[in-house]
Amino acid sequence: SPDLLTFGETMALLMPQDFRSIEHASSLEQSFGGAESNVAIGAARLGCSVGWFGALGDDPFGRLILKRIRGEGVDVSRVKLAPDAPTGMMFRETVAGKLAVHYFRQHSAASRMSPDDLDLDYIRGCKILHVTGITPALSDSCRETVFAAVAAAKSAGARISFDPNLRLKLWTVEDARRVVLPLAEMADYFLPGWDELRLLYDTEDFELVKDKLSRLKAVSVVKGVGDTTVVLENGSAVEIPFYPVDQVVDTVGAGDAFGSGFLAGLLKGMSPAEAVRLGSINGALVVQMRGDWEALPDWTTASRRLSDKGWVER
Ligand code: KDG
Repeated sequence: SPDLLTFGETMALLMPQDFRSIEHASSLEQSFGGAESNVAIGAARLGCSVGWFGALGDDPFGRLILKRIRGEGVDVSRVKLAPDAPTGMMFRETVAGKLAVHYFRQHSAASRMSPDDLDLDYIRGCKILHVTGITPALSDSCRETVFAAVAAAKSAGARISFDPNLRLKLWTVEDARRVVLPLAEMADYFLPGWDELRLLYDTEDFELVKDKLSRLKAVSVVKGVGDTTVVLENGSAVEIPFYPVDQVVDTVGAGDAFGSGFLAGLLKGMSPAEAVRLGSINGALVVQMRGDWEALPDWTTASRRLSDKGWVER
């Protein structure tokens, strides 16, 4: 099995090429995105052994996505192309300076994933299983699939990485809490954003949240506490500044880029704090280009930036 495994829904992505709204654009650019496949692509570009799986429709979008992810060097041998359900789709546009996302993913092939689809031996063989809070929000069977995969990986001694990736278009905060908090308890690495923690714990008080996180067994990596990431490990908190960005173009995918760098760093033997630096470089590069994953760096680029430590001391 690959060292890093992840799974979830990847959707076709259509968006106007300029910053016009969909209603006024004459053509739409085609790409694809999914939180977990974004992580897989990022870690593969950094040279890690990575697998991604999920259900796609046996349609042009599903086939395109499968080929492109395979082309990134990610193992897609467990991907299923469903004959009777479509690939999910999402549209993005900027309206009045604000990003809007429209999902067409109900009854998609991925929403039908169930524990029976899992290759448990494949999952037991990985070093880190990365899951997100998007998959359990898709359907009851998807939620069961996440818990079954986590249980299999844990039973074999693999580590669990978990990004809550709250999507309030998919479920309410109350429903999310009931699933996300138990998953955080099972994780070895918990990768929330501060904006998500505020909603999950219903507070603006970071000290209070820190206290709650310190009771988890996970190393918690909280993104976006001001312009920093805070690593909470064994009762200590380390703040690491964001890698500097010249111009933010598109923030979607930043968290996934961060996660891919962080997990790749861990697999390369870095400490969590050092791995956060790699995550932060990945995040900074992705927000400066449109698309979720296109701007993810290869290892040569990322490691050059990593060894230039000037930004850490700024
Ligand atoms: O993190 C980026 C993802 O949000 C995007 O690619 C789409 O996976 C996606 C989702 O479910 O929102």
